Amino acid sequence: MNFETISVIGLGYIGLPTAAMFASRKKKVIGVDVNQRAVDTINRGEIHIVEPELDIIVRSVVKDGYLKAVTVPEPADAFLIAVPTPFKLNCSEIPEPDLGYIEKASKAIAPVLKKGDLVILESTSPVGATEQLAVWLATARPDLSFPQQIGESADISVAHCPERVLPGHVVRELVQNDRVIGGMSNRCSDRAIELYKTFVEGVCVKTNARTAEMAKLTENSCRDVQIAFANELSLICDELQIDVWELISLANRHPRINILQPGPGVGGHCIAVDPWFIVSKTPELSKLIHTARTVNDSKPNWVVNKVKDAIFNILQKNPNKTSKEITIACFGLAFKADIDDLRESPAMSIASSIAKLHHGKVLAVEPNIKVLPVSKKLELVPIEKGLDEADIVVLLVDHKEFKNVSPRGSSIVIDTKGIWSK
Ligand code: SAJ
Repeated sequence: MNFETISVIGLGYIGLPTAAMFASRKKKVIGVDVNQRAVDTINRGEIHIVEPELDIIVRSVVKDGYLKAVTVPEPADAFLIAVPTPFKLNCSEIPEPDLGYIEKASKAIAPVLKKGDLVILESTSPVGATEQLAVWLATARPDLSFPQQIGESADISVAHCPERVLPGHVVRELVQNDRVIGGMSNRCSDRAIELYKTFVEGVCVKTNARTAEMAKLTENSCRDVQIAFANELSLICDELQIDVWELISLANRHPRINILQPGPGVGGHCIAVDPWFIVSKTPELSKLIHTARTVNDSKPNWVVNKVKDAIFNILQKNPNKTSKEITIACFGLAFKADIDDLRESPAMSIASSIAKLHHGKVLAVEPNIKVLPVSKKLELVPIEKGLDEADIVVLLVDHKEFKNVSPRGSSIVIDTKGIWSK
């Protein structure tokens, strides 16, 4: 069956580029989002997120009539759900996944589903979420049959196909990356593969829904565990007065060793979240994954304590000075290098904590933004001013702009990314 009309539910960092990709292959695409401003922006041919090259594609597909955005779902042949799956903090120390957005999306598309439609869950999800989605759809539409009821011959096909693209490289990775496609039946997988083949040049690998869910969680948990190893090394090396960056580069000369880089903590919307989806499901069996999360989550606090020690040292050496006279500059606020995204950023949380605890000036140097989003007790300044005025320089993100400058000899340097260490 041909997919003439494709609907993408959730027009964020994954949904909008995916919708634009289908539309660029001359498919009629209906994007759905609850955010009226995002819908209006897209219908003007503009974008509400930062992603290189995406603006050009969206402008062209909207102008040519292949992509439109709406707030209420309309009939289509395939529905891709790309809504957030955050976690909710409850009384236990293990955060639980929140499937509320998926449930809302399933209830929104149910009324327009028709026999022969394909529904794909793209959102990163805990194991079992695709089956749960199919249950929500079946409950809302008892007149249609679903794979969990009659398998291959169901009216509606349901599959999980997790997104795996790297922010900042989404347009290229959407086309080139391999896709893991897990249908609730063999036919569901085959139909989903047929759909993605519209624009995917990578291999579409077939599996079942649960394995596809776990594959995505495994990828991000693997990275989290590896970063935790690097972060733990950084604490050990600090205690033993060893340069962790030199140590890692030496160890990485071994042909089978590839240690990642320590930093101020792990940020973003995926790697710091997805491991919890495994831990909350199988807490007794996920001890390593749980510990890695704890190690990475505790790193920002360790950095803040380093800053407190530096303030203490300056005051001890200069008894006539007060903490009000000490200026601290935080270099980098984004959640990783060379992007402008401050959400879920350990750098931002460290800078805010310093601003809260310190009585003197706290400067922020972030070349990728023009204004600070919220009024924190932080002053956004250019690189040179940060270097010139700071008694304590805290390097939090390895932006390319910081690699060609060096801190003044008179300041104390806390370099969490190792670009100035030597
Ligand atoms: N980080 C380190 N040390 C490193 C590498 C990264 O501290 O050696 C930190 C970064 O500074 C950042 C965090 O980890 O704070 C995450 O950055 P990232 O570049 O590792 O990953 P994300 O969150 O931008 O994107 C990840 C990708 N997953 C993997 O590489 C396994 C991407 O492919 C996924 O599609 C994305 O998560 C997602 O949406 O799940």
